[in-house]
Amino acid sequence: MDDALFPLPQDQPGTASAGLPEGAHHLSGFLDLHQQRWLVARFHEWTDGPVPLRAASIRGHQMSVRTVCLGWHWRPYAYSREAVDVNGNRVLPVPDWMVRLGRRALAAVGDPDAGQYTPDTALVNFYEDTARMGMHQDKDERSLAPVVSLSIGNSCTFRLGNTTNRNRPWTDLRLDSGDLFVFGGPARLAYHGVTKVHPGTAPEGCGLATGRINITLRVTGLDG
Ligand SMILES: O=C(O)CCC(=O)C(=O)O
Repeated sequence: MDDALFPLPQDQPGTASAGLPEGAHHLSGFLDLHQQRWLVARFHEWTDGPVPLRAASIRGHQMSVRTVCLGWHWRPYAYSREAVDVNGNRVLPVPDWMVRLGRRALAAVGDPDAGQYTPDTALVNFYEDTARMGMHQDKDERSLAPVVSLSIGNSCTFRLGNTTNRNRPWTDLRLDSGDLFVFGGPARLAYHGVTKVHPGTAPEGCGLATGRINITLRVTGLDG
């Protein structure tokens, strides 16, 4: 099932947005509804797994987004195999199909190193319709391999900023269900955030009636 759903790249699905900084790519319609539904079913398995969804706290402030991780557990500023800030359990592994999906995503945006991409963690975020994510850089990884980000469910306004600080200049774009976003090259450490989830915008058949799922694949650069 997963082999057929996420084969190695041949065709290049999706429509690219123009005008983004070098290394940033937005491809709308990367995942079809069948793939989205299938991923939503996996999401429910992960959240029923050894480590539940949890809202991390950053400097005493609880995030409105809840996250479940695969491969490595992320907490602010650190990764560990066990979810030390939740229940101490080891997180589920990154499945092979997810590595293939990451390669397929990078191939779709023309990354010449797509075939070597081996994400060892996935941060799977769930946004209630009122949740937001503040401007931040993804810099707890030791590797600068691209971050692959997939959206399912309600659309959001995604803010892509600069690499210097969390202020302007930034670009606001809408990420819809099935869209792919990639932060690579000079955009790998761009500040970014989610300013709004748009209730009632999930397409019929994506598998999620309310809220938004975002899956980010990353290479931690950590051993073992
Ligand atoms: O939800 C998104 O599209 C962005 C998620 C994000 O910024 C993160 O996980 O670091």
